[in-house]
Amino acid sequence: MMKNLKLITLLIALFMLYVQCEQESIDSKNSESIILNEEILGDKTDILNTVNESILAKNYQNRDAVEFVYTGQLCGLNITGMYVDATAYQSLHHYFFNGNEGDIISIYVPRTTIGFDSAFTLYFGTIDTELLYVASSDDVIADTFGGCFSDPYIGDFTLPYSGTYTLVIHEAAHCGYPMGYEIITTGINCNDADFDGCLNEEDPYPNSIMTETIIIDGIDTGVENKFKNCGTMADEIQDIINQINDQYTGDNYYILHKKLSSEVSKLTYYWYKDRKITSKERTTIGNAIWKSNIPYSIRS
Ligand SMILES: [Ca+2]
Ligand SMILES: [Ca+2]
Repeated sequence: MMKNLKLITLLIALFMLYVQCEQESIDSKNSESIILNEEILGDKTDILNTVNESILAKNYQNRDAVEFVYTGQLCGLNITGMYVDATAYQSLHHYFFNGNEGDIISIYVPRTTIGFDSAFTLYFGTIDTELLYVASSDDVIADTFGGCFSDPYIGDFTLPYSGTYTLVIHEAAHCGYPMGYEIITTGINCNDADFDGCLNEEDPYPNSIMTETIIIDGIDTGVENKFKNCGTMADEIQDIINQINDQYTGDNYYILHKKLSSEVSKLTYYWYKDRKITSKERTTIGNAIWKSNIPYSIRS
């Protein structure tokens, strides 16, 4: 009995020793690979940061005033692209899409040729205005060619703002030419042009004027531009302006200007009755209409 107990104790001790050794070996393997990844990712992070700063400064490789152009729009269809020259940041490809705050999207940019270490950065804003960094990705999904590094992907990403986004496709640390890629997205479409939440086909004003206040021919009335049923008050005024402009022949300005004033007055009367605006605001809109140079100034 005593002998058996000793044997069991010995076996347990041996087993404990074995587990401990195995654990150490796993730990050392993990730490080795972590160090390796950190070395690579450390270098690539620097590259990506430089690209990011260059884009935000709109100054690639310290060359000022680089012409930014859009390569295309993302509408939910897969897009393929090819780099001509990856040695210059000028070759970065810019795409845009419209999205609403809260939209859940995914973006995957697999390489279509072995040498392209594709990466992307997502910004809110357009290349003509201001860009705000939103997200980026580089090495997430292994490529099907067994090429260098991996391909970028973000999934279940919630858009933080409503408006236009710019996706910049670039390379991180490429390993040869040619450099082809494909853009595969979910959650992005072009069915809501003014991104007011109403699909184009159901939107009586698919390109709603979404300004904070009602602006008439450059005159800011300061009156809140309220939104209802997919359209804004500015949309309704613009409808009248468009009709007036359509009737302009070049020599009926005063007749049409008066007509505009009376049509808008009818509209604002309904708004006033519906308590959308005060009588003072109604007067302000009327004054702006009278001061405007309409017909003629056509809002495209
Ligand atoms: Ca819409
Ligand atoms: Ca609309």
